[in-house]
Amino acid sequence: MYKILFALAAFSSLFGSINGQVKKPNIIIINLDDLGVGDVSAYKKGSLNTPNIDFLANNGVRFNKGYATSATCTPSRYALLTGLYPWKNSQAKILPGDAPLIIDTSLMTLPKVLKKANYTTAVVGKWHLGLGNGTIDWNKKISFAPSEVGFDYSFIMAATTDRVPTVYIENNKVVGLEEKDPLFVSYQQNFDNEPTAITHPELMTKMKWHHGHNQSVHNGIPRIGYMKGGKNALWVDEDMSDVFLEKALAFIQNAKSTHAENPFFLYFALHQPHVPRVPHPRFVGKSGMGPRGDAILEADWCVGELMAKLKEWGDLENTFILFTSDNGPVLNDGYYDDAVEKVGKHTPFADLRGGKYSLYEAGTRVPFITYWKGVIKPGVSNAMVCQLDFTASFAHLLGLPLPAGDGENQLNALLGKSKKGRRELMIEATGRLAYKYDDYVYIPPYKGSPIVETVQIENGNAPEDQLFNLKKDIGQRVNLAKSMESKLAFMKSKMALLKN
Ligand code: NG6
Ligand code: CA
Repeated sequence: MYKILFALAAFSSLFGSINGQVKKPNIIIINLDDLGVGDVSAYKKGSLNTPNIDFLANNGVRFNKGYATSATCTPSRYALLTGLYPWKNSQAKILPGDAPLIIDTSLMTLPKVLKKANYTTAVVGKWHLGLGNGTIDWNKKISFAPSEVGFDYSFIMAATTDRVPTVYIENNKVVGLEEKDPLFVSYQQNFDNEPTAITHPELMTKMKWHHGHNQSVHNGIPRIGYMKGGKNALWVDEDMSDVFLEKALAFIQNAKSTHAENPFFLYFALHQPHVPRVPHPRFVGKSGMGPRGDAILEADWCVGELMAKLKEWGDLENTFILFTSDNGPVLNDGYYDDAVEKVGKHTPFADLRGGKYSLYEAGTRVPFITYWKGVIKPGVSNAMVCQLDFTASFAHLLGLPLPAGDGENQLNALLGKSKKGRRELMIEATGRLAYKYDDYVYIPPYKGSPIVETVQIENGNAPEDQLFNLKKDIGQRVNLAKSMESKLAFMKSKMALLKN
């Protein structure tokens, strides 16, 4: 009880009060898909220009050591929304588009915590945490959806832009579906006589597959998984950014008008720059780096539009914005889209080793920015922060008891008020784990190729122990496992402790 009172007192002195009532901030988490540290120009590592994301970074806190828990989407997002380590849930692996919901509906999730403080909650964008509790009938109301996880409103894609079904789902229903043309989805087998990228390569008018992605074709782009029917419901990739932005803004307006006394929470999960990269024509050719660069410029524009509206609506001072990415970057992730050929001098990976799918830093060290006008002082932080801690940190902010789980209250670090963040963190990449403590990271030996050949990324596999000092060696070139025996033993025992 004392703790709760104390937190409330801290809270009211931090944000002031209106008519004696503590005003809770709106919260927006903007989570990109596969964006690298070097893709954000505020990090001064690459050569793309992202002025709108830079605005957040330059007027908020830019974290140099901001982490996703995982080097792929599903586990990373699972941790962000639950405050639990994803490797504790065996289902938290890259999911097909028809997988059941992997978040236990009895869990105290991030949106559920916020609902305890009367927030109106929404998710707009990429979900990829499963839907339904068995086989989904896409033509009926879908339960076991964001609504059961704590979201009052949802407008999502089920999985990824490269996975079927390529439809939007709004509040448990596929948008635009017509009764006369039901939608069917399978990841096991094709439907009779339905064309695929293999049988009908001429259908790939916009993009061709490089690896995987050779099943159903929609909008001239081959995808993962088989799909039939639902023609009127199928999305237009080029319009996706505009659609998500419109839905996000409509949610905010609606939340403000119908629940004016309550703050809102928006989990805005943008789809860029994940494959297939298909930005709206007005962004095509703008980056000179092909679709990947253009898609990032589109996402940056989207952030700018959101910020402009928050400003227009007078919400900048009372909105806590967190910007990040679900995992690190990748160039060729399965389509011929010139990402490798046109990257030029741009370095999405910054000075980090690895990339998406990797236990090396570029897998999980992601762009990480917090912004809150009038509350957060502009700066750069070297505190280790992680998306795993959002739930606990918000609970503290709102004077609620910390939910059980793996998250820590790191509110002061997130607000830039403390230089200290986490001391330890377990990271995950395609089922493998590595352990970080202060400036060190320990990667146990793993069997298998040290490189994911298809995407040309070092995954962290090595037959021997790997130990790096990230402060001195951010590129992870000098393996200290042999020269620092006692440190290695310490890291191994700490990792074992956390794991069990
Ligand atoms: C991989 C896909 C990749 C991407 C990834 C998930 C193939 C060959 N590769 O299996 O293109 O979709 O899954 O990305 O299919 S994530 O960001 O959602 O984790
Ligand atoms: Ca991703």
